[in-house]
Amino acid sequence: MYTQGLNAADKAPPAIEDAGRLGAFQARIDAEQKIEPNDWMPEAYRRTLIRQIAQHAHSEIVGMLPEGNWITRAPSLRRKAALLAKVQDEGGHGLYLYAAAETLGVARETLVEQLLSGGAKYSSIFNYPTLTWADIGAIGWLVDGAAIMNQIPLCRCSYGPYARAMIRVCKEESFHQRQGYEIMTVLARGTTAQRAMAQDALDRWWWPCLMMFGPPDGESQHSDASTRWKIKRFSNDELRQKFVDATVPQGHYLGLSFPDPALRFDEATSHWHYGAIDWDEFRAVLRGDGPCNRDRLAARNRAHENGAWVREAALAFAEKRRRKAAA
Ligand code: FAQ
Repeated sequence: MYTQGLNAADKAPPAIEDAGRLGAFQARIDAEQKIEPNDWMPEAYRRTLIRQIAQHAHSEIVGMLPEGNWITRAPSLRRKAALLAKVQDEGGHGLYLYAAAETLGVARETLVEQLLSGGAKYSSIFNYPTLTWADIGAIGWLVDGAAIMNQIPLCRCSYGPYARAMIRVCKEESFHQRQGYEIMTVLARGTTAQRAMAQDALDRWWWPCLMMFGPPDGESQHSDASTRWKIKRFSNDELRQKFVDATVPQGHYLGLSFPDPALRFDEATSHWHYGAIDWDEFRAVLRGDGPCNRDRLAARNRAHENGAWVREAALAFAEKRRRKAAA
C-alpha cells in the first residue's frame, strides 16, 4: 500500500536563517509585494510553495482521468468536443503549475516521479469514480466550482509565478463550471430517469467536494504559516462555507436536494449550515484507500509509459536541432 505525501528530504527542518532577512521578507509580504523566483525567500516558504503547487499540478493531471473516462461515451458530438477541450485545459493547467514549481528550484522530473511512485498527494476528489454521464455535469458544477472558490484567492498569492498562473486557470475553470451546470440543467429538466441520474450524481459528489477544501481549521497544519505568508487568504472552513453558500441555491434552482438532513439556512448568520463531514473517509482517501486511488495511479503510470516514445522523440529532435545550429 502506498501513502500520499512528500518525501523525507522535503520534510527536513529548514536551516537556521538570519532574523533580519526573515523580518525584511515578512515586511515585503505584509506590504503586498510579489515574491519572484530570484528573490531571497525563507526555505520553509519555498518548501511550502513547492508542496502546494506540486499537489495542485498533480491534481490537474490526475483530474483528467475521471472525465477522460467519458470522452468516448459523451452523448453527442457537441458534448464530446466540450469535454475533450475541458480535459485538455486541465492538462495545460498541470503544465503551467509544474513550470511554476520549477521556478522554485525543483525539477519537473522529480515531481512527476513522486506522483508516479505514489509518494505525492493530489486532491482527494479524484479518487472517486464517474459512474454515469451526470457525473461529468456534477464534476464541472461542483468540483470546478469548489476549485474556483479555492483558486480565486490564489490569484493574489504572494508568489508571483503561482499567482499569475492562477489568473488564467481561474478563467478556464469558470467556463468549466458553467458547462457542468448546463449539463446538470439539461438533465434536471429532462426525463424522470435523467433527473434521477442528476440527483444520484449530486448525492455521491456533494460530501467529497466539501472535503476538497482540506481538514477543518483546527486540524490544518499548514494554514498558520501559509496565511502569514499570504499564500492562503482564507481558511479551509471559510472557503468551504463560501462554497456551500454559493452552491446550495444553484442546486435548489435545479429542483435537486442535497444529501444532508442537517442542511438549513441560518437567518442569524445568513449562511447555509451543513452537517458533519466524515473525516474518517477523507483520511482513508489520503492514505491511499479511497475507491479509485490504485486505479488512478495505475492509469497514470500506464499513460507515462505509453508516452515514453514521445519524450524520446522530442529529445532526439531537440538534439538534432542543437547539432544543426552548432554546425
Ligand atoms: N486532498 O494543512 P492543510 C481542481 C492535505 S484542482 C488531498 O490544510 P494546506 C481542478 C494537505 O496537502 C484541486 N490532500 O494543507 C480540476 C496536507 O498534506 P501534506 C486541487 C489534502 O496546503 C477540476 C494535509 O492534508 N486544488 O480541482 C486535501 O494548507 C475538475 C493538511 O492540510 C489545489 O491543490 C485534499 N482535498 O491546505 C481538475 C489548490 N486537503 O502536504 C480536474 C491549491 C488537504 O502536509 C477536474 N491547494 N490535504 O502532506 C490549496 O489551496 C491547499 O493546499 C489546500 C490544503 C486548501 C488543498
